[in-house]
Amino acid sequence: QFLQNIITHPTFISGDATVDFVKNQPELFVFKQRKDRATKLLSFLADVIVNGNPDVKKPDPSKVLTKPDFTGFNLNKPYERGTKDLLTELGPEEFSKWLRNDKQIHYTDTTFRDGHQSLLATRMRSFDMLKIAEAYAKDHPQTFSMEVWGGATFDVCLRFLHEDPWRRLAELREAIPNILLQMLIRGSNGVGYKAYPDNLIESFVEKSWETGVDIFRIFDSLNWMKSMEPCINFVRKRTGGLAEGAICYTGDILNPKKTKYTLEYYLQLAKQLEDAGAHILAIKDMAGLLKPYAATLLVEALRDTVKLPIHLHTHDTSGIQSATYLKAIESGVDVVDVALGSMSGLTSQPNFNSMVEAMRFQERHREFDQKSLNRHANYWETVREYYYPFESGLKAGTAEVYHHEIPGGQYSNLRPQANALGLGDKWELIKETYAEVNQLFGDLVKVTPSSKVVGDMALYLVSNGLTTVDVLERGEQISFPESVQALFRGDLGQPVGGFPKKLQAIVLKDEQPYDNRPNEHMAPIDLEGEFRKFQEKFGENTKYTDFLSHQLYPKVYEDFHKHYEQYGNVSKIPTRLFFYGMQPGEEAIIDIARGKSIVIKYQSLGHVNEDGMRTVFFKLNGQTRNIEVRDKS
Ligand code: 3PY
Ligand code: ZN
Repeated sequence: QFLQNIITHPTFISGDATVDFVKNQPELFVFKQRKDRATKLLSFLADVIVNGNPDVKKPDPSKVLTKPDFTGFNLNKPYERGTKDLLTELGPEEFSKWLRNDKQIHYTDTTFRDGHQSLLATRMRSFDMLKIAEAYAKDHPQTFSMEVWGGATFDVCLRFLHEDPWRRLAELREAIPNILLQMLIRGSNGVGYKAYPDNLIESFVEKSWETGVDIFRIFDSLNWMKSMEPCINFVRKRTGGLAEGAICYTGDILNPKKTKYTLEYYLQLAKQLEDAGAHILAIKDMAGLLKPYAATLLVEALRDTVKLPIHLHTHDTSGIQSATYLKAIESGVDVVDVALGSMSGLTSQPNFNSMVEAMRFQERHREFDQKSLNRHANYWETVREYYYPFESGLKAGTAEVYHHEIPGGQYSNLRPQANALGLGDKWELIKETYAEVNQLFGDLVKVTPSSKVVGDMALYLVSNGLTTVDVLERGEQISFPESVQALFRGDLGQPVGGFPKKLQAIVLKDEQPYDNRPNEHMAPIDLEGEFRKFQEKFGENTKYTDFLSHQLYPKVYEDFHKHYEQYGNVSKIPTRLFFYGMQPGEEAIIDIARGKSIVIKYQSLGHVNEDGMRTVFFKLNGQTRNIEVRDKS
């Protein structure tokens, strides 16, 4: 450090250093304290012990959290060949044909992405996934794919869990080498809430593939082809993976009074996705509105219209979506999305374990070891308890979803958002207002980010005591939320049938909307040059993937980086300790790297001193270590 201080000193660099240089520069003896990995993690634990985890608003001290039981899991067996091996062998085009012709039904397990996004506000940590990922891949190599990345997980990983999402993906890839890994990408909006320059999305897609993604489920929140097309091209051009183009399903094709999102509309969109080069067609039923008999109609017609394999995604908010799957399977769907039993149902996907049983002894059944599926579901049942502060509170299926059409992934977020605004007791009104805002906006496809705009507007109206009638009658005096202005400006693209013109003028006031691609208003990023600048700011140890995170979420990345510098890789800390801290006398072993563990014992907590600091007394590998923490209470 002393040498480092000398060679980086401006006088030394300028060549003006004389023989007295060292003697006259006291700052050369000021050494920046470099914290090692263990000390950083201790600092984090000490902070949670003193101040709690800021993400857990009201911990329940009476909650009993038990350890998962790993007996019965056997890692001493090889990975069996799976769909990833098949993709490598066949390439995407032939793989797509194989899938379309395979008779047995396939399953995508969404536990690691949409399952927890929709039940636990996306908070599931890499730690808990990595504990079980290898066992999963060895126990169920016949799984079609595992959805593990994208959607809201990218943002939440960085923002709330202080984890690097790219590291999560790389580690999951290593643990699951045999099964296809899948991500959700919001077309030109990437994994963000707005459009990004095309070359950034292109680079993001390429790096996602290199890090571990095989299937890119590409959708647009307004079903706008112009947002999906470039993304499909990037997957085809930059990766050896599969481009899965998604039609987002809304409304009800069985209802003759609903004339906007009809069967013909969906068939046309499917054809456009096929023509754009998709390898798989997804029906993305993000709110769980596809009723069983509608599934028969839609899947049969799609099979007749396109040559692509069909992948069905739904949320079980209504409680009847396994019936939809049965009808879709009878009608020839190729893959359905499910979540392991204890992470399924309600706003999540239908129950994997039970679907497999429902199909047993039927022609299209695919064999899974039910005992093993149950063992994995039981693991998640125990682990889910650690995340109790993030549960949505929905207790039973609800047919209300056919009215408000709130996507499953949004439902578990909107309620805490409402609570945070002090509107917890207005939840019924918020749902109703959400439905009214949707009609006011011209009946939109609602999925991230368009669903967020509808949610923002509903919360805005309820918190200001306004109605949709007020908006039409005296909207000139209302300053609308920024996301609403952006939507009507054209920043998220164009909705089916265009925007309601009168409302658009009310929202935008003097501003002019546009109807071409938002990306056409954005200059390409000088990726190399910007990466260099990024490294100058954040250090040469940062990676290109960090740079991409920063491009997508600048402020969130900056905070993540600061947290990382201070506390290190907190994804290694067991979840109970991460959220709730340690108890005096408790000992924990933390695997900080492959083959390297530390033993931490929390001994006691000192009183607050006059500077507002407290000392947390630990033993680290048997040696006393004290950490000073500011008490923020
Ligand atoms: C997301 O974009 O995060 C979704 O899950 C949309 O359904
Ligand atoms: Zn979903």
